[in-house]
Amino acid sequence: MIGAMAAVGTLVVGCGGSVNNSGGTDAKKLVLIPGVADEPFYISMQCGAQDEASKLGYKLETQAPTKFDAGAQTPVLTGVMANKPGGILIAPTHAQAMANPIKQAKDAGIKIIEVDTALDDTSIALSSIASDNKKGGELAAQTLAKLIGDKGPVLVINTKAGTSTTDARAQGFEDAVKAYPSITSLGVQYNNNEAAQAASIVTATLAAHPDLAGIFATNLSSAEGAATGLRNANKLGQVKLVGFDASPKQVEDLKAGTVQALIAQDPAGIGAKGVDEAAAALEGKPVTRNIQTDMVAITQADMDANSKYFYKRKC
Ligand code: T6T
Repeated sequence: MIGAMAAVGTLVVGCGGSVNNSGGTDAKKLVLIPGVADEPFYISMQCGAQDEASKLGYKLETQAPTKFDAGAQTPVLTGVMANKPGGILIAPTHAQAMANPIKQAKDAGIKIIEVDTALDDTSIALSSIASDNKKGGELAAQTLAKLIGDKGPVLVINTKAGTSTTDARAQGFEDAVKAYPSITSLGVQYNNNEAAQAASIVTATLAAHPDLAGIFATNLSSAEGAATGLRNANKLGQVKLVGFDASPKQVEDLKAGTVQALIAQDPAGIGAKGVDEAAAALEGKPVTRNIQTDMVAITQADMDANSKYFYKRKC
């Protein structure tokens, strides 16, 4: 409706009292499209984005796919485009497959900001806000190496190939682990962002490598599932586990000693900064192309001091 009115170039008052610009977009409306619905990392991102949007006088809506998959995210994006928001904050679920759909939104005059994940094509988004994921993978390798006394076989459980963030974490880990001559990498296995698949990977790996010393799980689903796999195999504490993210379940696992370290990100900060950059772009102010947000390794010993990094299930 707003788009149809604006197509004739009329200045109209859109929902929430905002004014459509000549490009036909609602310059006061932003939409956040996370990687998947109902997941603590993205819920925390949404909370940060919402707070910042209200502070700056923008209306923010969230539309999320039910699956972490480009095939599921594309129709969500297409639906959002039809309403012509001024800006879209998106976490692309695939670094290549999401390029065309996102470019179409850009070509429709919508300001594109990448939050967390990014496209390989850096010409589409105006700004990308994320953790330094490669460094996060290196940090995971150093943390795991210490936990296993610098020796033994280690496994990486990654989510989905083509996810910019987790691919960078796995790469950072594999590169850093080469500095430890007595650590052998068993390579990377993918759990498709399904915790149950991560648990099965652990079961199968332990059957083939009973001497498995450590696991790096590159995100929430892989870390939650790996913890379940170790619990099922009665290997808790014997096989050391370092996982990215800090969902409520991961924090429980850390407290229980199922997981030895978590690399927590700042999803709320990513969301808030995403809104800042979208607002800057819409207001004709300078936009920063790449912004890095905080990341911290948390162990049982310092978990209370770092509780501000724990992710939320609701705002
Ligand atoms: O680890 C986060 C996010 O950074 C990554 O891009 C995808 O997985 C998460 O959302 C956690 O599930």
